[in-house]
Amino acid sequence: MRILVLHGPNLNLLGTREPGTYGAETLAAIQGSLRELAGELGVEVEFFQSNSEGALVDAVQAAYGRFDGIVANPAAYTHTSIALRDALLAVAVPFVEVHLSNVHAREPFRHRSLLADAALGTVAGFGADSYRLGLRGLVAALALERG
Ligand code: CA2
Repeated sequence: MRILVLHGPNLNLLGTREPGTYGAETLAAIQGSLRELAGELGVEVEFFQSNSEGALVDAVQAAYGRFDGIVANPAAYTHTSIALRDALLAVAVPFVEVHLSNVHAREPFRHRSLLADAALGTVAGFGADSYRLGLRGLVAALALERG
């Protein structure tokens, strides 16, 4: 089973700024722990981060036929990107939406996700553990689907 982990804009700054909101772990550290967890779960993971909406859309399109599932933290594009929603619906690769922070406890504009209704599920508010919980949930759901 192959899983793509997508990170949206500014997440390359993790561990360098705003640790109170987004935690102290760097993106590289989060990815390292996801790779370890993937090994335990017996799945392969690949990572992609971009600050560009178009590059994220391209990555979702390229996932068709190559990945069985996507763990996505689309960051601010969660709240704005019809293009990313359209791409995820078009490829129909099952995905889980994850957020480091509890978006529902923050500004009202972060309460709306343009992707959540199309996701298998959402994990928010557990810092880097949101990614790890999201990967576990996705792999369990895909395994169930396969029977
Ligand atoms: O909580 C999350 O994971 C978010 O997806 C993070 C986005 C935000 O726009 C979403 O509403 C919730 C922002 C990512 C910014 O990442 C930074 C990391 C370190 C320092 C500054 C920004």
